[in-house]
Amino acid sequence: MANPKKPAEKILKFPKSFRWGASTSSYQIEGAANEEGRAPSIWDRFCQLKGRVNHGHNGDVACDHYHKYPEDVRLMQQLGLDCYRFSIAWPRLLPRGRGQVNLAGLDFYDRLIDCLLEKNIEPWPCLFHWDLPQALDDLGGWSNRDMAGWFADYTLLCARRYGDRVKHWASFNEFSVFTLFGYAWGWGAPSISDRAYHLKTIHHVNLAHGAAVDVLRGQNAGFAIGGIHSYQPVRPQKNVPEDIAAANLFNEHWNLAFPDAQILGHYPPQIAEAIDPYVQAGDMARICRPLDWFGLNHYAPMYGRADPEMIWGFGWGEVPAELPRSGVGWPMQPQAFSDSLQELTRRYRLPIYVTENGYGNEDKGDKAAELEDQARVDYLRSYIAAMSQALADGANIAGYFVWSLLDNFEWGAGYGTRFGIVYVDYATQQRIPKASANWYAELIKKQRK
Ligand code: IFM
Repeated sequence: MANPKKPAEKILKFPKSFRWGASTSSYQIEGAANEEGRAPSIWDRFCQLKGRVNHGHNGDVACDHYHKYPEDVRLMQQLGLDCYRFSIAWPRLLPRGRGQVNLAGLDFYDRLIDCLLEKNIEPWPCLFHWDLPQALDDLGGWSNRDMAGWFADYTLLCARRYGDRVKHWASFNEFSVFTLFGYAWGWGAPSISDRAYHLKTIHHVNLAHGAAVDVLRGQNAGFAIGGIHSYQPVRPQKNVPEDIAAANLFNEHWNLAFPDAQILGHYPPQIAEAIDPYVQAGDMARICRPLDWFGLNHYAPMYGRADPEMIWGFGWGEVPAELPRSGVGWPMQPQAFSDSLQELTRRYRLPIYVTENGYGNEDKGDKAAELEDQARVDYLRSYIAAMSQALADGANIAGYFVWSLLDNFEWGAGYGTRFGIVYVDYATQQRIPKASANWYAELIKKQRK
């Protein structure tokens, strides 16, 4: 490991029960896309479209985690992680999305889970991190109401197979992000831009979440179940009525459409009106099922502005020049993180696990600079300090997972953007902990004293 940088400020102290972890997702790290019975997902297909992913990258090999998971779990142990959040690849278990099961796929997650448990690391699987089986997209994907039942069947398969060793389950990762990017703006898989399609998708994903919660609960009443939401405060670019209205609608779509429906039992007002034609009697009760925790992925505040060219009339506004930016241009404001933790505690009244938070940078090809990632250390230190402040001020926060354990396939940005605390040399698949990994390991170690 590279030399740990000693944090200059006084050491933050969290309760002994606080859980420390790291997150990844299947398509972003596993690779082995064409091995042992895995069938294509919508992201395999999207990566084949010309010009959609930087440098024409794809997840065929990624971090080769499918083969290198024992080494990755050893790394997690060295870091002192309590828990590891990963996602299960639906097309690895059910190549056609339903029906015939791929035993080799099931075996892979058995091995991963066992390996984690041997090292005393809790497995936190997420059932859906965007790699929808292509075969189901061919049947209309999330615009098809039957998806809720197919997702429930897939959930049952996972719960039966892994439920003897897994306690914490997440249904979906970032509901609003994959639905907006994939079905409204068309910037991610499956590259659709259609209002009706998008609305149906929102509702059917919510139904699938509710059905999965019921399946998990039916399998074991002791499971701890949550959904994972991207929540970033949305502010108007300018203090003018058009931008204020745009930011409100942006907020409904990005931050509220899923957790309000799942936890409060209703859609936010403008979405409720638009989605009404797709809602059947009893649906809101099917969606709003009791949950044990709220998964929060937080990175940066967002700025919205009126943009008639965009499908819903809101678009991305400019970030105020005075805000510092991360290496991918996202504004950095730890206060927005602590404010969000307070707001979410008040609004949803569930224990919060921060299931993603981290710093991205463009790879400029300088490996030494990548390893001495002081900017990532500074980001993590200031955000974790903000979380500590929120906790002291009464926010209900139970754990933190850094995004990400490894550099990985960053969707449309390909491998040119790095979010890992562990460097991955894609040519050799060598893993090297960065300064941020050492800083994080030190922080965890100090919590145990
Ligand atoms: O890499 C993504 C992850 O898949 C979902 N949350 C945001 C991360 C960084 O963009």
